[in-house]
Amino acid sequence: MNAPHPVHEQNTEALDVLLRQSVDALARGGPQLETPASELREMVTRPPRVAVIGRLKSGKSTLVNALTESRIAATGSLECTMAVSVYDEGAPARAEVVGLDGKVTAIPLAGEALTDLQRPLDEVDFVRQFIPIARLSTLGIIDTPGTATLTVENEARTRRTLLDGTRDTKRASSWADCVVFLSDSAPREDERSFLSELGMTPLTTVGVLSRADSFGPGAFGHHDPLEMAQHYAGRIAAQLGGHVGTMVPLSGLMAESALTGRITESVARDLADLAHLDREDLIDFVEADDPGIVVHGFTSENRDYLLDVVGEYGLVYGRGVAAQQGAAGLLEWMRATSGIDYLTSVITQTMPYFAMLQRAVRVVDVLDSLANAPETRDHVLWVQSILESQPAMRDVMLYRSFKNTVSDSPDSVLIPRLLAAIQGITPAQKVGLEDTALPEEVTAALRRELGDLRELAMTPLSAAEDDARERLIVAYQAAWNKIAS
Ligand SMILES: Nc1nc2c(ncn2[C@@H]2O[C@H](COP(=O)(O)OP(=O)(O)O)[C@@H](O)[C@H]2O)c(=O)[nH]1
Ligand SMILES: [Mg+2]
Repeated sequence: MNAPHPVHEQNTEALDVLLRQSVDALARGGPQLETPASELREMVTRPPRVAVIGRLKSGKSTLVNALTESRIAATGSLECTMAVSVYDEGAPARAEVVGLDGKVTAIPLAGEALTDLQRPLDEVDFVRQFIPIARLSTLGIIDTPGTATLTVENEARTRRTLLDGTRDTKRASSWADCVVFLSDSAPREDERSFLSELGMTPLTTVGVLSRADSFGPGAFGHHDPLEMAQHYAGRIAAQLGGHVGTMVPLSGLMAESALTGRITESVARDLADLAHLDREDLIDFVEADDPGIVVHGFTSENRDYLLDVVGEYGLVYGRGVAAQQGAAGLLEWMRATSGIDYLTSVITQTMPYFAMLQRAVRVVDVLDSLANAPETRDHVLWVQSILESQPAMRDVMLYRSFKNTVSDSPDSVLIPRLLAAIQGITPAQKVGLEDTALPEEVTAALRRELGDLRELAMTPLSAAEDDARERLIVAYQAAWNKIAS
């Protein structure tokens, strides 16, 4: 797994402290600022939070279970899967159903996914769930009912949580810092436009080519669907027009089963019993009313359960593993094949720094809007001036200009430069070079870039680009000074 870079880790910690201090300072500005400050405090003191989005049945809730290694999210089509669910670490396990009327219904959870909201769905704003599992203490998760024109109400609920009130601190308890976008085929126009409305960037959005185990003609086709998905993932990322950083093929089903204890000795034994079948017999086994005709002693319940746990892919490609290596080997194979380890490393190692930048931009934006109220203006301006003078905020302001450029001028020539400058650690990386570049080469590149940026001032730029251009100049000058020192 790729570990987070120590420099990004340090910056994340510095920003974490800074945001908490700013919110404390904000709260001291009088009674009118108390409420927004305490709402903001809830955000800046919680772990980074990822929202899982994508069409209905794209595998979102299955992925939530795989990421938390527990079956906390109901899957399939129960009504409760149509509400937005926010998962945070907490004990005892409980759900709070937040009504649109502001009323909160508390429901104790006894180790099982919430299946009854106890209120009509159309009265529910969202659901908060507190579950005592370790993963949630480092990563909060929002499961959404999906976006699709077919399910207007689901889309409305998802939009209400993720898009409305982006500066309204009353909605801060459901704000996200980064996003996983699931798609099991070519993305549609409505998905692209939803992604662009989200206000995230390719650094805070990871794409997932979901249900990759049944990609194309599926497990009974002539090519391995996971290999095909791997091949198509890049193409789909390109169709998403720069909204996602990478597109990771994933079998959420295999990951969920492997990580939530469903790969038992009896599952492995049943699967091993199929190892000797040829392809035609295996298809018969799946399709027959009575699979006992194909494999002696198999009931249709056994077969359906096996399919539930390993999917058709597991049946075709995992039976040999089960026969040779038993349950432990099968579990390892499913986990490794599913793609979950790489996705988890992106979400928990690579993204947290960018999620923190995204969060800091939220704070800066909220301060901007609070500064509009005459009664609190002076105090807020004071907090802002101190915050923005901190070195740790340089990357935040650079990131903010990147976020605005991605949204207003998605084809801007500045975008690749901004990406390199934000992601890069060393002066060479910041200007898009490899670390093996000689100091002279780096300074030459910086000089060239600075020249280009000055010339760009002569051309028509959007407001976002103009801001980005200035921030880039500052970043390049800082890189220059670092080489010189
Ligand atoms: N074959 C396969 N089925 C999946 C996968 N992920 C989810 N499913 C199934 O697809 C259905 C919908 O999954 P769910 O997670 O509830 O989708 P959501 O509506 O996006 O939350 C369920 O029956 C899952 O078992 C996957 O990776 N592969
Ligand atoms: Mg769901």
